[in-house]
Amino acid sequence: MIKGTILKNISNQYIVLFEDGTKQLCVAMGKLRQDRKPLVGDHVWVDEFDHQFGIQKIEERKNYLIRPAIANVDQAVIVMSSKDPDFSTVLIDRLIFQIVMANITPVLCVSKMDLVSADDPIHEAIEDYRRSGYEVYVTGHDFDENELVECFNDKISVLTGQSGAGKSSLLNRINPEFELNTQEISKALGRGKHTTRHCELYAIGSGWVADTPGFSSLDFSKMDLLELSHRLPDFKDAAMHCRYRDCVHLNEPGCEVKQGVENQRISAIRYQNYVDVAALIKQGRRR
Ligand SMILES: Nc1nc2c(ncn2[C@@H]2O[C@H](COP(=O)(O)OP(=O)(O)OP(=O)(O)O)[C@@H](O)[C@H]2O)c(=O)[nH]1
Ligand SMILES: [Mg+2]
Ligand SMILES: [Zn+2]
Repeated sequence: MIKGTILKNISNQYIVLFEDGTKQLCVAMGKLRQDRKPLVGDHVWVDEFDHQFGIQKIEERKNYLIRPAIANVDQAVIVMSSKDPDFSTVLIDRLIFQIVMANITPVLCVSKMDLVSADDPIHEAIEDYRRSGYEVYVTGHDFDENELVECFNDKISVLTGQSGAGKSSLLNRINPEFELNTQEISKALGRGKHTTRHCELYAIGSGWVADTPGFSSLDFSKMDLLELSHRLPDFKDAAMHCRYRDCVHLNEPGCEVKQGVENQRISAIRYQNYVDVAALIKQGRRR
């Protein structure tokens, strides 16, 4: 059997990249057709027979996402435009919460920075993410993408973010040969749908990047609040010193996270967005 990685899925067929650099169209065999369908990003074992290539086995996944359907993701790059559509820390933070709960590292990329002036409040918002320990990249027309390109090396990354944020445009700027479809935001939003429909991995440097339609829904009703409260990178250090081990940093006495917000060691923006999502989680549980 030959070992490879799935780059693209078109209905029941998969493009697999083998370790020798060749690509082959493969089909899923037997049980893999129903119970455990292969995903883009899966490391698989393939057999050749009758001039056909069949995926026999899927290696254990490090993690996976359902929408977009992709496995073994190392990092998710949240692409958020500075304008058109509007910059939103609420949306960024909700994406961060979903991403850390999927066991994936969030990275922020603020796009369309050519549209904002030097004194725009967005610069302070960006600093707030950097101070909180997040990796932040800024891009725009005529911006140098070298740093961003380096962050893709040796990893599988997904781009996520709202329709029109410029995810496909960004990949086209990095490599014009990708020729990904892009669309003016008014048209994209008018249809209420993403221009990018499927999920495919593209080679950038020594890494792989998926252009995806982004997370299709941000459902918090099934999220575990205690787990979120302990996984958020912003809270991690402080949370270890809260009086109660199951502190979710809302109204508990002796909460070091709340103390951190008061002392401005923890972002007040992220904390407020966390409190709002905590309310959504509780509502979902009551239903
Ligand atoms: N000013 C400016 N406009 C940009 C930039 N990047 C993209 N755009 C515009 O933003 C619009 C949407 O870009 P897309 O790349 O299609 O957005 P997307 O995130 O892939 O959208 P979906 O596939 O629908 O999720 C297009 O009209 C682009 O021309 C940029 O850096 N600066
Ligand atoms: Mg797109
Ligand atoms: Zn606490």
